[in-house]
Amino acid sequence: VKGSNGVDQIVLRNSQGASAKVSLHGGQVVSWRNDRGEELLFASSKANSKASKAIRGGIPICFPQFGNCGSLEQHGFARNKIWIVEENPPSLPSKDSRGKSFIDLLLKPTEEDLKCWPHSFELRLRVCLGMDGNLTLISRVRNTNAKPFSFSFAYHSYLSVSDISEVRVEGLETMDYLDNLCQKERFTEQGDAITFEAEFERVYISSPNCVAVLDHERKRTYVLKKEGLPDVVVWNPWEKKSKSMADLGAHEYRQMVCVDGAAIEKPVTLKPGEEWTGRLEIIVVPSSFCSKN
Ligand code: TA6
Repeated sequence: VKGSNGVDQIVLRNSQGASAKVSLHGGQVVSWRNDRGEELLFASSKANSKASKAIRGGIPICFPQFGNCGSLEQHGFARNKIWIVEENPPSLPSKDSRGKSFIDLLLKPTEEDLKCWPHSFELRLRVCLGMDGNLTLISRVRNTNAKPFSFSFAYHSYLSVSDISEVRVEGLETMDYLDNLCQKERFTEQGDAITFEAEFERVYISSPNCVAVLDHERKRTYVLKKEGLPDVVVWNPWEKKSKSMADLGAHEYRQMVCVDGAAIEKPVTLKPGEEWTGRLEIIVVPSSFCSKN
C-alpha cells in the first residue's frame, strides 16, 4: 500500500486478524494492531508525513546515532532514508520466522551518506508479526568496511496509552540512568515503578532485558523483551515541549510514552566483517493492574 507520504508500506497480517504496517521510509513500523483492530502504537494526528523526517509515532529506527550526541542529524539518518525490501537475506534463527508473517528490509549507504558518515555498512531489519500478534524487530548491522566503526542504535517505540498519568513502567527499579534533562547527569532509580508527572527523558543503562509498561485504564501491559540492547530510553515530552513540536498535537503527549530498547551509553564497535544484532519483542498482555508483581 502507499503511505500518505507516497512511500510504499508493507502490511503484515496473521490468521487472527492482527496486523502491522512497515514503511520503506526509514524502515519504520507505522502501525501495529491487535486481533480486535486496536492500534497499539501512537501516531500523531499532526504527523508531517510529507517531509523527509520520520513520521511522529510508530517505531523510528535511530542509527547510527541517538539524539544529537554526534555530528549527524538528530537520531542519525537511517529513519529518513528509503529502505528496500530484501527477498533473500542472510538467514536468521527460525524462531524469528517460523509461523510468523515477516518482511526483510535493507539499508546501505549511498555515496552521499558516506560523505557524512564514512563507514560502509549493511543494516538489515526483519519485522515479524507472530501468530499471537506479538511484534518482533531484529536489526543486524554488518561492517562491510575495511576499518572498524562504532554506532549507537535505538528502536524509538511510541506506545499508545490511555493517559500518561495512568502509566507505570516496571523493571527499571534501582537501575542507574542518565537524565537527559540535566546534562546527562548520572542517578540511580529509586525502588518503585516509574510514573509520569512532568517532562521525562532518561536513558537507563545496562538495564534488564525485560521491561513492562502498564496502562491502568486499558488494563493492558506492554512487555518489552530485548537482546543486544543494554539500555532503555524512557521519554515523554509533557505539555511545554509538545507545544514546540509542530508534528505533535498540543495534548497528544498524554496518549504516548516512548520506551526504547537501545544501545547508547556504550556505542557498539564492529571490526570489518563483524555483525551486531539487536532484537526487540513487544508482547501485549491484559493486565489487572497488579501494581507490584
Ligand atoms: O528519546 C528522547 C528524544 O531524544 C527527545 O529528546 C526528543 O527529541 C525525541 O527523542 C524525539 O526526537 P525527534 O527527532 O523524533 O523529534
